[in-house]
Amino acid sequence: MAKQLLVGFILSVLTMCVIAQRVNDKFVVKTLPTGKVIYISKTFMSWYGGLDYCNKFGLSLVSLNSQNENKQLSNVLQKVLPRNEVHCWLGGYKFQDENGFNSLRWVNGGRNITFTNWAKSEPSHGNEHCLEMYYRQYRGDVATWNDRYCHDKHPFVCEKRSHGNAKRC
Ligand SMILES: [Ca+2]
Repeated sequence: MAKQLLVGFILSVLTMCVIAQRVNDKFVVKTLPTGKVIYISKTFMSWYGGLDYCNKFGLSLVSLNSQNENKQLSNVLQKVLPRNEVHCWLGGYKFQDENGFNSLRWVNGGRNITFTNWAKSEPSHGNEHCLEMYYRQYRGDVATWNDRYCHDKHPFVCEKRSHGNAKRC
């Protein structure tokens, strides 16, 4: 019995090591000064592709809690992502309710987005439903946001999935 437990323990440790190694192969992992751990993709994908990719590793597209965290993320992305790129997907999207009303939400946990940092003339709406950040200077500013066609391929950032408490009826 003790031997089986030991073997089970060793196998679970090895599995965790393999998953951690795979994450390190696929992402650059950094911690923001706020304490949020971020996983920066080493590949370019659509917003939906990025969400699926995050999910494969038990992650979701990144949400931000404040303007300060928004700036911290852009500072890190400038050091990690290509110099000739300015676009990076965040986990924000336009949610349309049954009355056709759009609200902006974080996909991780479904919370409404409580602050914004739109670039000049944004959001431009139309068919642009997904949120990106200009992480380098673009149109005169840095760390500003744009709503964008979700199928365009860009780098993206993941974070750990939030686990909301299930409510009982
Ligand atoms: Ca736009």
